[in-house]
Amino acid sequence: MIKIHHLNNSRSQRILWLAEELGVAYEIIRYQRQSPVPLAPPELKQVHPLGKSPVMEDGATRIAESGAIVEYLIDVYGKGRFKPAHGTADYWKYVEWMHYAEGSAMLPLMLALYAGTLGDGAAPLRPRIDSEIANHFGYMENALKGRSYFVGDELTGADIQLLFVLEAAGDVLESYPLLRAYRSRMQGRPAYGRAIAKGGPYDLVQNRARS
Ligand SMILES: N[C@@H](CCC(=O)N[C@@H](CS)C(=O)NCC(=O)O)C(=O)O
Repeated sequence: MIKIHHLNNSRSQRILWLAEELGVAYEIIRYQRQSPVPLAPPELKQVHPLGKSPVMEDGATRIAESGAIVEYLIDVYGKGRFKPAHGTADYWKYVEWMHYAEGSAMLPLMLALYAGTLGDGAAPLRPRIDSEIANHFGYMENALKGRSYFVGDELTGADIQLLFVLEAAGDVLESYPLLRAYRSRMQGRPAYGRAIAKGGPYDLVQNRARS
């Protein structure tokens, strides 16, 4: 059975969601964020040198980095689902969105998070951070015009990767109605609900109420 090293309120929630969509059996190994600074506990360093979540184990295979875990689970357990066929135009769109989520979209959100701890000292950074948030969220909003999913007509790994970005964005979505509706639709999927029930409290799901 695969093992998912799951930190509360973290990106590992997306891996639980994917496992539920795939219908694959999994064991959750739980970790609690520390207090008052909500970093991962030191035990996660014994699982992977970076000490971050998610990490997935399947037999002798151990993978960190959620995009890589999503790729692995879809390749090994997807039976052709959740990913466009290789070589199609949608396949390359899929690859682009898969990398975009963590490679580009999360960066301005993380900068905003860190800048938020600096108070007035962060003022010189704010215009650039805000304009990059508008740049990226405007881009994602446009991409959803006339579509139910980021790629093709069915859920793919790209949606699994991107939903966490939209959850982490919180109130930023107030200005983006298509992204808000999409976030609600994804959070309304039965598999998503099962993953929340098994994963334990997930504060980012509160954004569902704001759709
Ligand atoms: N790009 C990585 C990011 C991993 C990451 O930063 N995970 C966060 C949780 S959302 C974490 O473990 N943070 C705790 C810490 O840094 O101490 C991925 O997608 O897996």
